[in-house]
Amino acid sequence: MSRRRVAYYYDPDVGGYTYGPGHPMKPHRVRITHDLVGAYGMLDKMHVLRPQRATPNAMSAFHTDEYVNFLKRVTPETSEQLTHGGLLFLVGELPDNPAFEGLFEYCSISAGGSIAAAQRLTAGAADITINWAGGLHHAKKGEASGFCFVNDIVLCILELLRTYARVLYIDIDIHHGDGVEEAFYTTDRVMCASFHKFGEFFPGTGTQDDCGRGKGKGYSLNVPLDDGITDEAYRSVFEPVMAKIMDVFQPTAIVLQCGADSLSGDKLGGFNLSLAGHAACVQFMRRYNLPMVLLGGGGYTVKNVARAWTYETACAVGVEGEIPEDLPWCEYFEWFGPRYRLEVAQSNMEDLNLRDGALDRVRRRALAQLQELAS
Ligand code: TV1
Ligand code: CA
Ligand code: ZN
Repeated sequence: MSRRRVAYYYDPDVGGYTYGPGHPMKPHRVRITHDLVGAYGMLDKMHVLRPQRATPNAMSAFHTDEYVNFLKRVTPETSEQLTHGGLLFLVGELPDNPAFEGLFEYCSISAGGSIAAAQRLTAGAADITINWAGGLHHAKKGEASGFCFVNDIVLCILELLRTYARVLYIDIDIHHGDGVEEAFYTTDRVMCASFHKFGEFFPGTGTQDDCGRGKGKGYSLNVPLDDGITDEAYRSVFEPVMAKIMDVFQPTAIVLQCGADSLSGDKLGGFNLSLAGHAACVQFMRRYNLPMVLLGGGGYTVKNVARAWTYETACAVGVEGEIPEDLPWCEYFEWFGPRYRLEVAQSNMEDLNLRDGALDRVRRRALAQLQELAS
């Protein structure tokens, strides 16, 4: 568990934004994570930085000017007019992407952190950079989708591509990373690998037939999964697939979206990963010792999101073996009852991936797709 130079981006304002009452996405979870990271004494082991907010111009590296202007101007009061009753830009179910108070600032904090995280790596000033307020993988060039307005991940990768020849994007959020995949669907400089629940589940894309187009053919890799996947089953796909990607694609930088809705007990998810199983993905990729950005994403059982991203911060620094499982006292301590432990346990739900060899088929097909790139 060798140490790495870690830069951790956090804006103390991020926890103050709210998508509205009853909305599952709670920016406050990033503040609770930060509180716990601090209580564990980890802030002294990293460069803790407050990112500059992304400007409209920076967002335009991916998004259209008219969409960015719209995000800048929209308010809870004008959203009906500006969206023509919800038909323009904020397409899909309006409640997924409400025009909440401070929306543009929130987007500029999230995106600013991911851009800064990329720049810190390209400057050679860190080995691993972290932005738990990022990871908003559904946002499209000209529209919001699935709680995501600005695609900080695409902006991060575009920044990395100025320096690095090949970037590997990995998405362990339970939802398909459709916005990132779409942005890089036709290039061979970005390999996008998403593990997600597929079948009557948002956003409905991400089959194994979708593998890229033109020059990008073979450079999008989808791993569609079913409810109940356990640590062991997930690892049995993640590790061989990632090892093969490292071999055939040879990335020079990695972006890992650590969406925590793939954890057992998530309010919107349906997987059965423990904290250890989720973090094993971070630990596995870290061993390759390449410049790496860790981003947040989904995660709707707030106390478990904080546990996961705290533990994964420890993995980045390389101190996960040294931190006690009994939680230290912190401002949000009561959120972590009744056990007050740094733990998310698996449940006894059935793993539907093990029915009639589904998982073996998915793994075999993914490896076959990657083998194509080798020959
Ligand atoms: C307001 C209030 C909005 C309560 C949305 C769950 C709500 C959801 C809400 C919800 C909810 C979704 C769809 C249906 C598309 C719609 C950050 C056909 C209890 C990265 C985004 C999921 C996941 C969107 C984001 C999804 C991420 N699920 N209660 N909305 N229409 N939207 O299914 O990947 O984690 O659920
Ligand atoms: Ca995913
Ligand atoms: Zn998600």
